[in-house]
Amino acid sequence: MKKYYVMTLFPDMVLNNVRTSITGRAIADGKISVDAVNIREYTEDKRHGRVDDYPYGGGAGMLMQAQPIYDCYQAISGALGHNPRVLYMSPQGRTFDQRMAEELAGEEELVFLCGHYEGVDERALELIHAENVSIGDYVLTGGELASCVMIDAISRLVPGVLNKDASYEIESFSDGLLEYPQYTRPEEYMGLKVPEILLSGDHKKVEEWRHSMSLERTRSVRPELYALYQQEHPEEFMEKPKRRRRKSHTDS
Ligand code: 6GU
Repeated sequence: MKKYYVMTLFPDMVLNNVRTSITGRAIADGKISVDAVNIREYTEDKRHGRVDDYPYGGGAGMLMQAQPIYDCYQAISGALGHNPRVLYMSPQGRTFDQRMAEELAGEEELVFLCGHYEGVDERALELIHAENVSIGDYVLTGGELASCVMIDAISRLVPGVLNKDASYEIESFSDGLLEYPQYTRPEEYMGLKVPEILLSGDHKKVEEWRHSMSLERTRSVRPELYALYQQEHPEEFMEKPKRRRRKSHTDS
């Protein structure tokens, strides 16, 4: 069982998400567990439950204080008996991708720290050895949705979370190309027909068609991924040698 701990001020935001659909089933099946730990429960300010304050040096907004975050992490690592890897959800982080998902799928436990307001006191990150991770180049109001995105992407790589058929899909994006278009019944909808080749029953032709569609989509939408793919599969892009006409004795 893979264990996730999400340190957050909004546990419901995480739990309502992960308890739905595939990750919800994975939790019910005991393949993964998600503990949303409320950072507010660890504040030493018992009177007001305060967890944030103004930034030294001035500036807009509030920061989450170091103490509740540090103590919350200590409670998690104390219960586990060791210090699990902790990821701080932040647009300042390294960008999360499929390769990182594969790497993180190998960890027994993962802790996510979700910031809110304008961020967290840097000393909290230093003390718990947090790695900064971003899910893309845009700014969210807090790290909760980002942690749900990562839990989803990582969990589908955990054995038994997807059914066998779907795990084939993992191979297909990890070859570095975008998916080919797909069709189901009916054969014609609003005058639009399913491509003939998919009805042909010729598996080799179907695979060739899908691969060429994947290549074309990747080239037009994600040129940087296409360039990488070309680098890694040079043989596929080599010019086929032209067949020379044999010199015959009738040529002069
Ligand atoms: Cl991981 N967190 C937050 N708060 N905003 C983000 C993000 C993460 N990734 C992109 N924007």
